Amino acid sequence: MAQAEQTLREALAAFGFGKDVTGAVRYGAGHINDTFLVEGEERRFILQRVSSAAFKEPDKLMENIVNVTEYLGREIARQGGDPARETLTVVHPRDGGHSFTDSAGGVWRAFYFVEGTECYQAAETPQLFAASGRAFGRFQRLLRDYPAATLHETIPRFHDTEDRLRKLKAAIAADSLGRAKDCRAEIDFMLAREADCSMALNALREGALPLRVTHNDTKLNNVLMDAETGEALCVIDLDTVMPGLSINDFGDSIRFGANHSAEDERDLSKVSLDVDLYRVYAAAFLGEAGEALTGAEVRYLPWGAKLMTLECGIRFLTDHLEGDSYFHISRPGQNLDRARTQCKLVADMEAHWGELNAVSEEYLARAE
Ligand code: ADP
Ligand code: GN1
Ligand code: MG
Repeated sequence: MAQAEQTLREALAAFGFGKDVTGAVRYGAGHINDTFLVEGEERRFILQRVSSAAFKEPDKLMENIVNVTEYLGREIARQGGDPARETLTVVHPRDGGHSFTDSAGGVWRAFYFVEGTECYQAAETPQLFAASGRAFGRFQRLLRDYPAATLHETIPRFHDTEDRLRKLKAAIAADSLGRAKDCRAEIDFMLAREADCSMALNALREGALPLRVTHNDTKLNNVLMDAETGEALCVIDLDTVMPGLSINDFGDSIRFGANHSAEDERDLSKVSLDVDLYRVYAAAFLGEAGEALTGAEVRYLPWGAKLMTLECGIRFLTDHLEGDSYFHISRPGQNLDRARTQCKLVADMEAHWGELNAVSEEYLARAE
């Protein structure tokens, strides 16, 4: 039996899915973990092998997730919601602990499958995008009193844009696969924005922006939508919940959702920032999280959008130069294509900079 099949079997046996459960199918469109859908005897589950390329300390990661989901569950129940559908529920292995380690060292964890939901890869309607904005705004608000210092940093320097640029420079210098010559324009674009990479970090160092409990991976496909009502139900993919900047949670959503193209679209004429969608998302996010944020955070929202997009482009390009070991790819050159869409979006954000800032100013004027 191939090793991958063998370790999946071990994982299936380790959790209490039911004695006749021997199969699982690949599921979802995440770039990081290996995700499977399991038909249990009584219900369905999500089973995931945690990416060892991304996460070096899976025990700490699971401790974060268990603590955060339990906290969210209590808050949601207190506010009259249904924790079983509105946050993830960790399923523990039969022998205890939060995860199972297979014979090859792979770490597996499981959640209840949240039934009656849909997960979207693109903001098909403004209403859908607004719903995700409310979900991430609410996530921010629900966790405002969570003791941030007790969270482990699951990926050190995750949104340290300065460090991401340093790593890109190292990958360019090494150019181990000889790919740099084919991405000169993207490299130049990113290096020209070195000063930008320090904007949010400077504000944090100067005390202008506070550290908060943040999700750090706020793509539209990390929210489950209620299939019946279309409203956002459950924020998922909690691997990167850790202390961070609220503007980054806002910004990563804009990066992924405020346009009408796929992240790896090859026809760049289809890639553009939709300023209306930016407005829709900002109104929804601020409607839920606004009162928990400072004026400076609201003013820095456009920087969150631009920096998350630039940083993600830097990360895709670095991975392309280094041989695609981090982000899953399904075709050669996909990470370069992803980097190109991010450059196009950054350029568009710069072109609409005044309008993006006006959104924040108008919100602050109304809130006075
Ligand atoms: P990755 O880190 O690789 O993105 P995710 O945790 O986001 O992994 O899961 C990948 C996909 O699996 C999600 O986009 C979603 O479609 C689906 N998914 C994950 N957890 C659940 C769940 N508890 N219930 C239903 N679907 C889920
Ligand atoms: C990854 O796990 P997933 O697919 O939701 C990545 C994000 C990137 C995103 C780009 C842990 O998100 O940081 O923004 O791909 N997650 C991790 O699509 O690195
Ligand atoms: Mg995901």
